[in-house]
Amino acid sequence: ARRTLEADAAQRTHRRLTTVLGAPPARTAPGAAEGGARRTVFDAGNRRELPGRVVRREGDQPHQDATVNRAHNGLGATFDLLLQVFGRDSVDGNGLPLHATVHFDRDYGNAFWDGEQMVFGDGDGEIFLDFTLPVDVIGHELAHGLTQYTANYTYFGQPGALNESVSDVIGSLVKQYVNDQTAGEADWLIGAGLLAERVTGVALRSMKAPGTAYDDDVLGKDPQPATMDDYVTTGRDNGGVHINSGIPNHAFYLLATALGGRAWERAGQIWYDTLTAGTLTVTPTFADFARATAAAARTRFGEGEELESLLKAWERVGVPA
Ligand code: ASN
Ligand code: ZN
Repeated sequence: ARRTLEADAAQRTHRRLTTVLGAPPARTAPGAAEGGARRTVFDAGNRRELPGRVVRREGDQPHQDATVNRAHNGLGATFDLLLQVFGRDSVDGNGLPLHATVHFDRDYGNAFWDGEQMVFGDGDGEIFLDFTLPVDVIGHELAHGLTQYTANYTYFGQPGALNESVSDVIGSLVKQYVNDQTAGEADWLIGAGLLAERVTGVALRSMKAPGTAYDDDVLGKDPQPATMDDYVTTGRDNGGVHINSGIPNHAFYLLATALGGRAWERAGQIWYDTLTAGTLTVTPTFADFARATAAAARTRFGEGEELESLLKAWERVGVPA
């Protein structure tokens, strides 16, 4: 298994280099498409109709609107991570064209995947700024598409928190990948730079220290737990999907930083393998997911430091693996 992995890694490096040098993208897997990303950005013109007017297609020159270009580039960064690191051709594994609408609604303080495309609000400038600003938020939303096409965890309770957590993990990996950061160099924040100046906080969430991203009159305090001791039982937020995601988020952070190096190469690969293994139902508990990550680690890396660090990470957040 080891040798195969090294060969995989060498191939990935080769793909990165050829991409940098402008050669056509290498074939990544039998059946993988030759082409790159097929992105379209739409402008909703501050109305709520989707998708809105086409403003930038693949191959077009940059637009005069920076929001359009950030959406385009964020789609590209996520597409690149999936293809170059995981050998996956777009979110569906079959070259799905990527669509994003910007300037959705007026002062809209969110971004989402609607089952077919990504949608970004401008924020109101008081609490939130433009949701295309953090590349990890773009990666997060697109990862909801990836999850929909793969594990499809039901968006409620623990499966929902796993769905959210996978989006944070992929979003964070996209940011680390475009910045070429190691796990030790990464900030592990989701949505840094999104909060307006008057909000007391650094980001939407912290995978390194869940519960510490903000503490503010308007937003309240970051409600995320880092371990099962602080697990939140609530009916709000689809049973706390954006709250308890702090627990698997923190497990990923602990694994990635224990292993060191680039988080997408080992920790990220284990999470991706788990997401795409097809061995879980659509309603896994945290413990089901943790056991599946252990199986994925064993399959890809054998009984080594990856598995050992992984079991330690889950233990530290109080989830049995
Ligand atoms: N931005 C949020 C998310 O992607 C939207 C939602 O609540 N689904 O999680
Ligand atoms: Zn989400």
